[in-house]
Amino acid sequence: MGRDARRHGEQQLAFLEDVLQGLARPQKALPPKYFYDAAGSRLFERICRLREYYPTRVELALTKKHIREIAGFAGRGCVLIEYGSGESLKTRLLIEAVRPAAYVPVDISSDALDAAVKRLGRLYPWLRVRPLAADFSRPISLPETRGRRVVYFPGSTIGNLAPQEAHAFLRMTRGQLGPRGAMLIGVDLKKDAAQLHAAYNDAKGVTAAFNLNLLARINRELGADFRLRRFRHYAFYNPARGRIEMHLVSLAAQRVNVGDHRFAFDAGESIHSENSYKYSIAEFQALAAHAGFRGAKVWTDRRGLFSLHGLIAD
Ligand code: AVJ
Repeated sequence: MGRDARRHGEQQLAFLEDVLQGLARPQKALPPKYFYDAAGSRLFERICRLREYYPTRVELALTKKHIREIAGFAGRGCVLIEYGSGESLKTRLLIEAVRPAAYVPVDISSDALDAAVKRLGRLYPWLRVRPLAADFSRPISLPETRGRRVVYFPGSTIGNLAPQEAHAFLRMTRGQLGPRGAMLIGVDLKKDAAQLHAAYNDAKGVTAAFNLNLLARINRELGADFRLRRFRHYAFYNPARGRIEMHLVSLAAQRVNVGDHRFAFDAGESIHSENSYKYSIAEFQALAAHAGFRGAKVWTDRRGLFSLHGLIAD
């Protein structure tokens, strides 16, 4: 068996284990990292273009507006490490402005990495690209490159982590940065609940399709028999915890088979599929400080919808 086939087998086994474990809990839950198969990634790109989904648009606009300062913070000739495949417009802006000595996209999906590397190679023949197929939620071994390391982590992906996990993640990242290391991290901000609600309950139902695709993926890849019409997308802002919660609600009492395991659902029972934490600027700065970073700079839009933090490892 080849290396890729073995890797794929291991990943499918981990997926199955996560699903079985998640569905066995009193509050059924699934990890949001499994949203992003090919179909899910396409749906997420559609979400990013929705009128109601402000984060992508606002982060791009503020990055454009402050690109000179942001590039100055990163520093010319740094080693730019992106958590995520680096397919975005923001990444290209940053690469053009920073002219990094090397660019290291880190992603679990080697398909996404291959596509990004090809495209960046065409766009920037001068750029040294060192892709790394790895799960950045665990310690990774970065390639040996000279220069100050700057981790770019846009999109408020950190919002998927509970504050304690976010703290642990920041600490771990700081440990990998080395002397004078820095981080540029996009963080979605607390705001009017109605605006948050709309962003996760779009009129076209793209977010609903994105959420339900998780069950479709489990059917496809793990041979489960979820009946998608018997589940409904449900998302709301939980102000006490400062997060959007996404759930898949069972519309009837039913049983679902995953491999040779069987799970019972009551009518109205939910699978908790995602948290998306929102911070105030002060809350996020405190979290970063706790993890050993100095908040050197914050960029935000005029309406205070989204923030980009420049953190320095202390
Ligand atoms: C990619 C995790 C930042 O939380 O807003 C979008 C994912 N989920 N719509 C977010 C998502 C539903 C997104 N993150």
